[in-house]
Amino acid sequence: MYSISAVCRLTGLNSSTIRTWERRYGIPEVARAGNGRRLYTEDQVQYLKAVADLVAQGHAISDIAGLTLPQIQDAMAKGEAREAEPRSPYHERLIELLRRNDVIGFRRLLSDAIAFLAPCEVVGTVIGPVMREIGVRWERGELSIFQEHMATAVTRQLLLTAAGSWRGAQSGRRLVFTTLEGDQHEIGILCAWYITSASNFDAVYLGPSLPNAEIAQAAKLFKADAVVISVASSERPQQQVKAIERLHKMLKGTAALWVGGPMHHPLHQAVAGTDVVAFDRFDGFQRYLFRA
Ligand code: B12
Repeated sequence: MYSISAVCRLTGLNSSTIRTWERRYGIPEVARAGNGRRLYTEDQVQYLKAVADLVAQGHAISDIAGLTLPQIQDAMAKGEAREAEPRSPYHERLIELLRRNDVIGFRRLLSDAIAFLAPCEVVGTVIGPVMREIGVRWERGELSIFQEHMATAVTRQLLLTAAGSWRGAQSGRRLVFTTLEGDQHEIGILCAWYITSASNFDAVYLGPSLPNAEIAQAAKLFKADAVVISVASSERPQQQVKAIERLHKMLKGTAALWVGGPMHHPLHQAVAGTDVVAFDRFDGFQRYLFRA
Protein backbone atom coordinates (compact mmCIF):
# COMPACT_ATOMS: atom_id res chain seq x y z
CA MET A 1 0.00 0.00 0.00
CA TYR A 2 1.15 3.56 -0.73
CA SER A 3 0.78 6.78 1.24
CA ILE A 4 -0.47 9.95 -0.49
CA SER A 5 3.06 11.39 -0.57
CA ALA A 6 4.32 8.24 -2.30
CA VAL A 7 1.45 8.54 -4.81
CA CYS A 8 2.49 12.15 -5.48
CA ARG A 9 6.05 11.05 -6.22
CA LEU A 10 4.92 8.19 -8.47
CA THR A 11 2.28 10.10 -10.45
CA GLY A 12 3.61 13.66 -10.51
CA LEU A 13 0.29 14.88 -9.07
CA ASN A 14 0.17 17.12 -6.04
CA SER A 15 -1.76 16.03 -2.96
CA SER A 16 -4.41 18.76 -3.22
CA THR A 17 -5.26 17.63 -6.79
CA ILE A 18 -5.56 14.02 -5.58
CA ARG A 19 -7.84 15.05 -2.70
CA THR A 20 -9.92 17.32 -4.99
CA TRP A 21 -10.50 14.51 -7.52
CA GLU A 22 -11.50 12.18 -4.69
CA ARG A 23 -13.93 14.73 -3.23
CA ARG A 24 -15.48 15.84 -6.54
CA TYR A 25 -15.46 12.64 -8.59
CA GLY A 26 -14.96 9.85 -6.04
CA ILE A 27 -11.76 8.70 -7.76
CA PRO A 28 -10.38 6.52 -6.43
CA GLU A 29 -12.29 5.11 -3.46
CA VAL A 30 -9.42 4.89 -1.08
CA ALA A 31 -8.91 2.85 2.11
CA ARG A 32 -7.85 4.56 5.34
CA ALA A 33 -5.33 3.46 7.94
CA GLY A 34 -6.28 3.42 11.64
CA ASN A 35 -4.96 6.99 11.96
CA GLY A 36 -7.17 8.19 9.04
CA ARG A 37 -4.34 8.42 6.47
CA ARG A 38 -5.14 7.41 2.90
CA LEU A 39 -3.70 4.11 1.69
CA TYR A 40 -3.54 3.45 -2.06
CA THR A 41 -3.23 0.06 -3.78
CA GLU A 42 -0.85 -0.57 -6.70
CA ASP A 43 -3.86 -0.54 -9.10
CA GLN A 44 -5.04 2.80 -7.75
CA VAL A 45 -1.59 4.33 -8.24
CA GLN A 46 -1.55 3.09 -11.85
CA TYR A 47 -5.06 4.43 -12.34
CA LEU A 48 -4.14 7.89 -11.02
CA LYS A 49 -1.01 7.95 -13.19
CA ALA A 50 -3.10 7.14 -16.29
CA VAL A 51 -5.69 9.80 -15.41
CA ALA A 52 -2.89 12.35 -14.83
CA ASP A 53 -1.38 11.55 -18.24
CA LEU A 54 -4.72 11.96 -20.02
CA VAL A 55 -5.46 15.25 -18.22
CA ALA A 56 -1.99 16.49 -19.18
CA GLN A 57 -2.93 15.79 -22.80
CA GLY A 58 -5.88 18.14 -22.56
CA HIS A 59 -8.81 15.86 -21.60
CA ALA A 60 -11.30 17.12 -19.03
CA ILE A 61 -11.19 15.26 -15.72
CA SER A 62 -15.02 15.28 -15.72
CA ASP A 63 -14.94 13.25 -18.98
CA ILE A 64 -12.35 10.78 -17.70
CA ALA A 65 -13.63 10.23 -14.17
CA GLY A 66 -16.17 7.56 -15.22
CA LEU A 67 -13.63 5.48 -17.20
CA THR A 68 -11.93 2.28 -16.01
CA LEU A 69 -8.14 1.85 -16.23
CA PRO A 70 -8.37 -0.37 -19.39
CA GLN A 71 -10.64 2.25 -21.04
CA ILE A 72 -8.14 5.00 -20.24
CA GLN A 73 -5.25 2.92 -21.56
CA ASP A 74 -7.29 2.18 -24.67
CA ALA A 75 -7.92 5.90 -25.25
CA MET A 76 -4.20 6.61 -24.86
CA ALA A 77 -3.22 3.75 -27.20
CA LYS A 78 -5.63 4.98 -29.87
CA GLY A 79 -3.90 8.33 -29.65
CA GLU A 80 -7.10 10.10 -28.78
CA ALA A 81 -5.07 12.74 -27.01
CA ARG A 82 -5.88 16.26 -28.09
CA GLU A 83 -3.14 18.35 -29.52
CA ALA A 84 -1.97 21.06 -27.15
CA GLU A 85 -3.62 24.26 -28.32
CA PRO A 86 -1.55 27.23 -29.42
CA ARG A 87 -1.03 29.79 -26.68
CA SER A 88 -0.54 33.50 -27.14
CA PRO A 89 2.27 35.43 -25.44
CA TYR A 90 -0.47 36.78 -23.12
CA HIS A 91 -1.45 33.33 -21.86
CA GLU A 92 0.95 32.58 -19.02
CA ARG A 93 0.84 36.17 -17.75
CA LEU A 94 -2.95 36.25 -17.62
CA ILE A 95 -3.07 32.96 -15.72
CA GLU A 96 -0.37 34.16 -13.31
CA LEU A 97 -2.19 37.47 -12.66
CA LEU A 98 -5.35 35.54 -11.90
CA ARG A 99 -3.50 33.12 -9.63
CA ARG A 100 -2.21 36.16 -7.69
CA ASN A 101 -5.74 37.66 -7.60
CA ASP A 102 -4.43 40.73 -9.44
CA VAL A 103 -7.75 41.56 -11.05
CA ILE A 104 -6.61 45.02 -12.18
CA GLY A 105 -3.52 43.58 -13.87
CA PHE A 106 -5.66 40.86 -15.49
CA ARG A 107 -8.10 43.46 -16.82
CA ARG A 108 -5.29 45.71 -18.10
CA LEU A 109 -3.49 42.90 -19.93
CA LEU A 110 -6.64 41.43 -21.47
CA SER A 111 -7.71 44.92 -22.48
CA ASP A 112 -4.31 45.36 -24.23
CA ALA A 113 -4.78 42.06 -26.06
CA ILE A 114 -8.24 43.17 -27.24
CA ALA A 115 -6.83 46.52 -28.38
CA PHE A 116 -3.80 45.10 -30.22
CA LEU A 117 -5.01 41.85 -31.75
CA ALA A 118 -7.59 41.31 -34.47
CA PRO A 119 -10.95 40.19 -32.99
CA CYS A 120 -10.74 36.66 -34.38
CA GLU A 121 -7.19 36.28 -33.08
CA VAL A 122 -7.93 37.56 -29.59
CA VAL A 123 -10.92 35.24 -29.10
CA GLY A 124 -9.22 32.21 -30.70
CA THR A 125 -5.74 32.47 -29.22
CA VAL A 126 -6.20 34.42 -25.98
CA ILE A 127 -9.72 34.28 -24.51
CA GLY A 128 -10.70 30.70 -25.46
CA PRO A 129 -7.42 29.05 -24.33
CA VAL A 130 -7.29 31.12 -21.10
CA MET A 131 -10.89 30.24 -20.15
CA ARG A 132 -10.31 26.56 -20.88
CA GLU A 133 -7.10 26.54 -18.83
CA ILE A 134 -8.98 28.19 -15.97
CA GLY A 135 -11.41 25.23 -16.20
CA VAL A 136 -8.54 22.71 -16.10
CA ARG A 137 -6.86 24.47 -13.17
CA TRP A 138 -10.14 24.64 -11.30
CA GLU A 139 -10.58 20.89 -11.80
CA ARG A 140 -7.09 20.30 -10.42
CA GLY A 141 -7.93 22.42 -7.39
CA GLU A 142 -5.34 25.06 -8.38
CA LEU A 143 -7.82 27.91 -8.91
CA SER A 144 -10.96 28.66 -6.92
CA ILE A 145 -14.47 29.25 -8.13
CA PHE A 146 -14.21 32.94 -7.23
CA GLN A 147 -11.11 33.28 -9.44
CA GLU A 148 -12.98 31.72 -12.39
CA HIS A 149 -15.93 34.08 -11.71
CA MET A 150 -13.56 37.06 -11.55
CA ALA A 151 -11.94 36.15 -14.89
CA THR A 152 -15.35 35.56 -16.49
CA ALA A 153 -16.72 38.88 -15.20
CA VAL A 154 -13.73 40.88 -16.53
CA THR A 155 -13.74 39.06 -19.89
CA ARG A 156 -17.48 39.51 -20.27
CA GLN A 157 -17.30 43.21 -19.48
CA LEU A 158 -14.38 43.86 -21.86
CA LEU A 159 -16.07 41.96 -24.71
CA LEU A 160 -19.35 43.83 -24.18
CA THR A 161 -17.52 47.17 -24.30
CA ALA A 162 -15.35 46.21 -27.26
CA ALA A 163 -18.26 44.90 -29.35
CA GLY A 164 -20.32 48.00 -28.53
CA SER A 165 -17.60 50.25 -29.95
CA TRP A 166 -18.07 48.99 -33.53
CA ARG A 167 -20.59 50.74 -35.71
CA GLY A 168 -22.04 47.63 -37.27
CA ALA A 169 -25.01 47.48 -39.64
CA GLN A 170 -23.02 48.26 -42.78
CA SER A 171 -23.40 44.85 -44.36
CA GLY A 172 -27.20 45.01 -44.22
CA ARG A 173 -27.34 41.61 -42.52
CA ARG A 174 -28.69 41.07 -39.05
CA LEU A 175 -27.81 38.22 -36.72
CA VAL A 176 -29.04 37.53 -33.19
CA PHE A 177 -26.90 35.77 -30.59
CA THR A 178 -27.80 33.77 -27.49
CA THR A 179 -27.45 30.40 -25.71
CA LEU A 180 -30.06 27.71 -25.07
CA GLU A 181 -32.30 27.92 -22.05
CA GLY A 182 -30.35 26.83 -18.96
CA ASP A 183 -26.91 27.40 -20.50
CA GLN A 184 -25.15 30.16 -18.59
CA HIS A 185 -21.86 29.77 -20.48
CA GLU A 186 -21.68 33.15 -22.11
CA ILE A 187 -18.09 33.71 -23.25
CA GLY A 188 -18.32 31.60 -26.44
CA ILE A 189 -21.37 33.48 -27.71
CA LEU A 190 -19.91 36.85 -26.67
CA CYS A 191 -16.77 36.01 -28.69
CA ALA A 192 -18.88 35.19 -31.75
CA TRP A 193 -20.90 38.40 -31.27
CA TYR A 194 -17.70 40.46 -30.91
CA ILE A 195 -16.24 39.06 -34.17
CA THR A 196 -19.52 39.69 -35.97
CA SER A 197 -19.89 43.26 -34.70
CA ALA A 198 -16.29 43.98 -35.69
CA SER A 199 -17.05 42.60 -39.16
CA ASN A 200 -19.69 45.30 -39.63
CA PHE A 201 -22.71 43.05 -39.35
CA ASP A 202 -25.75 44.19 -37.45
CA ALA A 203 -25.28 41.90 -34.46
CA VAL A 204 -27.85 41.78 -31.66
CA TYR A 205 -26.81 40.13 -28.40
CA LEU A 206 -29.82 38.84 -26.43
CA GLY A 207 -27.87 37.61 -23.37
CA PRO A 208 -27.59 33.92 -22.42
CA SER A 209 -30.14 31.23 -21.53
CA LEU A 210 -33.28 31.94 -23.54
CA PRO A 211 -36.26 29.60 -24.08
CA ASN A 212 -36.69 28.59 -27.73
CA ALA A 213 -40.00 30.47 -28.03
CA GLU A 214 -38.28 33.71 -27.01
CA ILE A 215 -35.43 33.14 -29.45
CA ALA A 216 -37.91 32.52 -32.28
CA GLN A 217 -39.91 35.61 -31.34
CA ALA A 218 -36.77 37.78 -31.25
CA ALA A 219 -35.62 36.43 -34.63
CA LYS A 220 -38.98 37.39 -36.12
CA LEU A 221 -39.20 40.85 -34.55
CA PHE A 222 -35.59 41.72 -35.42
CA LYS A 223 -36.08 40.30 -38.95
CA ALA A 224 -32.85 38.37 -38.36
CA ASP A 225 -31.08 36.63 -41.22
CA ALA A 226 -29.70 34.09 -38.78
CA VAL A 227 -29.84 33.06 -35.14
CA VAL A 228 -26.43 32.16 -33.68
CA ILE A 229 -26.33 29.79 -30.68
CA SER A 230 -23.32 28.68 -28.65
CA VAL A 231 -23.55 25.34 -26.88
CA ALA A 232 -20.92 24.89 -24.22
CA SER A 233 -19.66 21.44 -23.53
CA SER A 234 -22.47 20.01 -21.41
CA GLU A 235 -23.34 17.25 -19.01
CA ARG A 236 -26.53 16.65 -21.03
CA PRO A 237 -25.49 17.09 -24.68
CA GLN A 238 -28.41 15.06 -26.08
CA GLN A 239 -30.90 17.46 -24.47
CA GLN A 240 -29.10 20.33 -26.16
CA VAL A 241 -29.27 18.51 -29.51
CA LYS A 242 -33.05 18.07 -29.08
CA ALA A 243 -33.45 21.75 -28.18
CA ILE A 244 -31.47 22.73 -31.30
CA GLU A 245 -33.70 20.48 -33.44
CA ARG A 246 -36.84 22.06 -31.97
CA LEU A 247 -35.47 25.56 -32.50
CA HIS A 248 -34.58 24.71 -36.09
CA LYS A 249 -38.23 23.77 -36.73
CA MET A 250 -39.48 26.94 -35.03
CA LEU A 251 -37.21 29.15 -37.15
CA LYS A 252 -38.25 27.60 -40.51
CA GLY A 253 -39.18 30.40 -42.91
CA THR A 254 -37.92 33.08 -40.48
CA ALA A 255 -34.16 32.82 -40.01
CA ALA A 256 -31.25 30.47 -40.58
CA LEU A 257 -29.76 28.64 -37.58
CA TRP A 258 -26.00 28.65 -36.90
CA VAL A 259 -24.59 26.77 -33.92
CA GLY A 260 -21.10 26.79 -32.38
CA GLY A 261 -19.67 24.33 -29.88
CA PRO A 262 -16.78 21.97 -29.16
CA MET A 263 -15.90 19.46 -31.91
CA HIS A 264 -16.68 16.46 -29.70
CA HIS A 265 -20.25 17.70 -29.06
CA PRO A 266 -22.88 15.44 -30.71
CA LEU A 267 -24.59 18.47 -32.27
CA HIS A 268 -22.03 18.39 -35.11
CA GLN A 269 -23.19 14.91 -36.19
CA ALA A 270 -26.84 15.63 -35.48
CA VAL A 271 -27.04 18.60 -37.84
CA ALA A 272 -24.91 17.10 -40.63
CA GLY A 273 -27.01 16.97 -43.79
CA THR A 274 -29.45 19.65 -42.54
CA ASP A 275 -29.30 23.35 -43.31
CA VAL A 276 -28.15 24.14 -39.75
CA VAL A 277 -24.57 25.42 -39.97
CA ALA A 278 -22.25 24.17 -37.21
CA PHE A 279 -18.87 25.60 -36.16
CA ASP A 280 -16.25 24.56 -33.66
CA ARG A 281 -13.80 27.41 -34.26
CA PHE A 282 -14.08 31.16 -34.58
CA ASP A 283 -11.83 31.48 -37.64
CA GLY A 284 -14.14 29.18 -39.63
CA PHE A 285 -17.12 31.20 -38.36
CA GLN A 286 -15.56 34.47 -39.55
CA ARG A 287 -14.80 33.03 -42.98
CA TYR A 288 -18.41 31.84 -43.23
CA LEU A 289 -19.69 35.30 -42.25
CA PHE A 290 -18.05 36.85 -45.26
CA ARG A 291 -19.22 34.05 -47.55
CA ALA A 292 -22.82 33.84 -46.36
C1 B12 B 1 -16.59 29.89 -17.07
C2 B12 B 1 -17.28 28.55 -16.90
C3 B12 B 1 -18.50 28.53 -16.24
C4 B12 B 1 -19.18 29.80 -15.73
C5 B12 B 1 -19.82 30.52 -16.94
C6 B12 B 1 -20.00 32.02 -16.68
C7 B12 B 1 -20.36 32.79 -17.91
N1 B12 B 1 -21.00 33.94 -17.67
O1 B12 B 1 -20.06 32.40 -19.02
C8 B12 B 1 -20.23 29.24 -14.72
C9 B12 B 1 -19.64 29.30 -13.32
C10 B12 B 1 -21.60 29.89 -14.71
C11 B12 B 1 -20.28 27.77 -15.13
C12 B12 B 1 -21.27 26.94 -14.72
C13 B12 B 1 -21.33 25.58 -15.01
N2 B12 B 1 -20.39 24.86 -15.68
CO1 B12 B 1 -18.90 25.65 -16.58
N3 B12 B 1 -17.26 26.19 -17.31
C14 B12 B 1 -16.71 27.35 -17.43
C15 B12 B 1 -15.33 27.22 -18.13
C16 B12 B 1 -14.25 27.32 -17.05
C17 B12 B 1 -15.02 28.22 -19.24
C18 B12 B 1 -16.12 28.28 -20.31
C19 B12 B 1 -15.70 29.29 -21.33
O2 B12 B 1 -15.97 30.47 -21.17
N4 B12 B 1 -14.99 28.87 -22.36
C20 B12 B 1 -14.52 29.78 -23.42
C21 B12 B 1 -15.11 29.41 -24.76
C22 B12 B 1 -14.70 30.44 -25.80
O3 B12 B 1 -14.51 28.17 -25.10
P1 B12 B 1 -15.37 26.89 -25.50
O4 B12 B 1 -16.66 26.88 -24.76
O5 B12 B 1 -14.44 25.73 -25.39
O6 B12 B 1 -15.68 27.19 -27.05
C23 B12 B 1 -14.90 26.70 -28.12
C24 B12 B 1 -15.75 25.94 -29.09
O7 B12 B 1 -16.74 25.23 -28.43
C25 B12 B 1 -16.28 26.98 -30.02
N5 B12 B 1 -17.49 27.71 -29.70
C26 B12 B 1 -18.20 27.78 -28.57
N6 B12 B 1 -19.28 28.54 -28.78
C27 B12 B 1 -19.25 28.99 -30.05
C28 B12 B 1 -20.13 29.78 -30.78
C29 B12 B 1 -19.86 30.07 -32.11
C30 B12 B 1 -20.82 30.88 -32.92
C31 B12 B 1 -18.68 29.56 -32.70
C32 B12 B 1 -18.36 29.89 -34.10
C33 B12 B 1 -17.81 28.75 -31.98
C34 B12 B 1 -18.10 28.46 -30.66
O8 B12 B 1 -15.27 27.87 -30.12
C35 B12 B 1 -14.42 27.86 -28.96
C36 B12 B 1 -13.01 27.76 -29.49
O9 B12 B 1 -12.78 26.59 -30.18
C37 B12 B 1 -15.46 25.79 -18.75
C38 B12 B 1 -14.13 25.09 -18.99
C39 B12 B 1 -13.91 24.81 -20.47
N7 B12 B 1 -13.14 23.81 -20.75
O10 B12 B 1 -14.45 25.47 -21.33
C40 B12 B 1 -16.44 25.10 -17.79
C41 B12 B 1 -17.34 23.99 -18.32
C42 B12 B 1 -17.89 24.31 -19.69
N8 B12 B 1 -18.43 23.98 -17.34
C43 B12 B 1 -18.84 22.80 -17.04
C44 B12 B 1 -19.88 22.51 -16.11
C45 B12 B 1 -20.10 21.03 -15.81
C46 B12 B 1 -20.64 23.53 -15.53
C47 B12 B 1 -21.79 23.35 -14.54
C48 B12 B 1 -22.77 22.21 -14.85
C49 B12 B 1 -21.13 23.19 -13.16
C50 B12 B 1 -22.09 22.92 -12.03
N9 B12 B 1 -22.06 21.68 -11.59
O11 B12 B 1 -22.81 23.80 -11.64
C51 B12 B 1 -22.47 24.72 -14.57
C52 B12 B 1 -23.62 24.80 -15.61
C53 B12 B 1 -24.31 26.14 -15.51
C54 B12 B 1 -25.34 26.27 -16.59
N10 B12 B 1 -26.57 25.96 -16.26
O12 B12 B 1 -25.02 26.66 -17.69
C55 B12 B 1 -18.06 21.73 -17.77
C56 B12 B 1 -18.80 21.00 -18.87
C57 B12 B 1 -18.24 19.57 -18.90
C58 B12 B 1 -19.11 18.54 -19.49
N11 B12 B 1 -18.58 17.75 -20.41
O13 B12 B 1 -20.19 18.43 -19.06
C59 B12 B 1 -16.77 22.52 -18.22
C60 B12 B 1 -16.11 22.03 -19.52
C61 B12 B 1 -15.78 22.40 -17.02
C62 B12 B 1 -15.36 20.96 -16.77
N12 B12 B 1 -14.34 20.45 -17.43
O14 B12 B 1 -15.95 20.31 -15.96
N13 B12 B 1 -19.23 27.42 -15.91
